[in-house]
Amino acid sequence: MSATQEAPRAPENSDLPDNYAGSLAEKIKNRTARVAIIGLGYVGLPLAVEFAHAGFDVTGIDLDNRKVEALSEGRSYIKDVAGDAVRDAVEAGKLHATSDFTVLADVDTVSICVPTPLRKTKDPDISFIVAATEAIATYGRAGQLIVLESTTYPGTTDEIILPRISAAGYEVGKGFFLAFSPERVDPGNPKYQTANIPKVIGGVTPDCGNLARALYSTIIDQVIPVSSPAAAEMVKLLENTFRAVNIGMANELAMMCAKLNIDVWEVIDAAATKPFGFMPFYPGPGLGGHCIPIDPLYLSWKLKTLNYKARFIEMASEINTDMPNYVLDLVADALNDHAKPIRGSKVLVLGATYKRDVEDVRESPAIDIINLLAQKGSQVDYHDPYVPDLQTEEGHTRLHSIELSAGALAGYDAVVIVTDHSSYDWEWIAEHSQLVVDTRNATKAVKNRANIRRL
Ligand code: SAJ
Repeated sequence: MSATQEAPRAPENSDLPDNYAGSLAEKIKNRTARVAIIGLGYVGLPLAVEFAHAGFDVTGIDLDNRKVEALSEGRSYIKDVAGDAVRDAVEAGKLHATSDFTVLADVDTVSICVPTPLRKTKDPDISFIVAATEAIATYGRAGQLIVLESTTYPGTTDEIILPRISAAGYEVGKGFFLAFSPERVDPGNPKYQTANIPKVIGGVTPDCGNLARALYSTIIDQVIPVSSPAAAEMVKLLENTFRAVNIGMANELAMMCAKLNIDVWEVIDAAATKPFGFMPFYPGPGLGGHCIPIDPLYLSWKLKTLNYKARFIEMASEINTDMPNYVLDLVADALNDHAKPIRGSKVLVLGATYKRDVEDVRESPAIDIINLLAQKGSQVDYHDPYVPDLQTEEGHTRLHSIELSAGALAGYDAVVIVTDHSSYDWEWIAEHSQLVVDTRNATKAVKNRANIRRL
């Protein structure tokens, strides 16, 4: 906003016609409500396209001009969002993209889908939520419905968004409507997309919840009301903490089985035959991705401010974070059994992404494992069909994915399977490798496993 340009005056609530919630509900029902999405990433873009296809006039706002440009040209940059779905919405005049927040003055609903990373100190970074909220408080207007979707600690909606919008002169439930609804986008999931993933919604007031549910019900089959934004924030954190803690338990189970000389993979597969009361989780090289390693720490951080130690979360995080070191020890032992020190050994890491068949390397344990091996003096290379080159440490040289061949494999003292992409031929890899350290049980079907060491 230029120095001369005054922020628009926040109209008094009295500016609103009576029962404004009803008229907004009517505009949602007849699809004349103008929808805004702040943040056009893997959560915001699918949402924007779905609302546009449902008939709304949608404005996507993102600070990344490349995204804005791509959308304005009718191109998708998210694998799960088809290019023609974007093109059709743009050509129908239903989807507009901009980096100019002043458009918030002309919309009826705003969904906030911005990142919620961790700071270097492992504390929550809600600066993107605050920036989006400030923009709404500055450029928005009375009567808008605001829905926060970004995963965050319980209390964010009530403690961070509510006071900032109220301070702009609006009364919640009358001058504006506010709810939290966790995103549940599962990138690459062929079965679950926006429409068939139930959406939990918690409003600050009943009208807030009703309006948010009315809006999302236009694009999602099942909308699940809960009593408050904090409950909805907690639902999401339970979902992902459940995974992090159970993965941590699977990782500790692997360590215990190794001590007992028991095959952990056999044990888990057999336990998974229990038709009720059990859900298998598997050990691995560590916890990657931008959700599971991070979301639980938002919860434990919040509880710390209330002088409560979230023990399961902290213990699971400790175990999961330590897995790359455990893998390093496994590699060192395996090389040692071949009378080879790590120092000077040539090691190939197979798979750099955080889980199979994705392109994402965020928080990938492969990066930790590569760094640890290099720090111990081994000559480390990697291969990943989805990752042509990899930044392993801040500002350090980039590694490049090697050409995978029988000869290349044979040239490594050890091959470490970190990400079990479906495209790998495990039989062929085991056949041409001197030694394989398998952290994913990827080689379970390989017949001759003499040269294979598993987690
Ligand atoms: N992992 C294990 N053992 C397991 C499962 C996962 O080591 O048994 C590792 C993975 O390799 C990865 C990390 O944990 O490094 C996270 O894996 P994930 O399967 O939880 O996948 P994410 O991070 O893509 O989680 C997303 C989440 N989706 C949303 O937050 C909307 C999560 O809630 C989903 O349950 C998950 O996808 C999913 O099931 O695909």
